[in-house]
Amino acid sequence: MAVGSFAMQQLRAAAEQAWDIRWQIASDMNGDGVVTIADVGLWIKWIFLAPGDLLVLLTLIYATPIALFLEISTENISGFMSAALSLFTWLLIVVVLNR
Ligand SMILES: [Ca+2]
Repeated sequence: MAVGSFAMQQLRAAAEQAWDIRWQIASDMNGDGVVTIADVGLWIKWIFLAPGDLLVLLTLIYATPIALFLEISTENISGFMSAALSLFTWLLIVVVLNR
């Protein structure tokens, strides 16, 4: 159990650090010193992946044992899992708004 507790503490600490990084937004998203069309794509990606990233991060921080069991980690932030969850969430929002 001590190993599980240590792993959970590490996972939660990494998630809390990732939380701060994830919710930063800037006009110059790629940090190259100028605002270009490439930044627009990153703004769209930032917004599109927000629901999935939120769900992943909330699971990591508040349901750490479940995240540990499902092998969810900070690597899932802005990854395939986040994209799938985001797509599902956005589709659900569209369906609900069109009712
Ligand atoms: Ca830029």
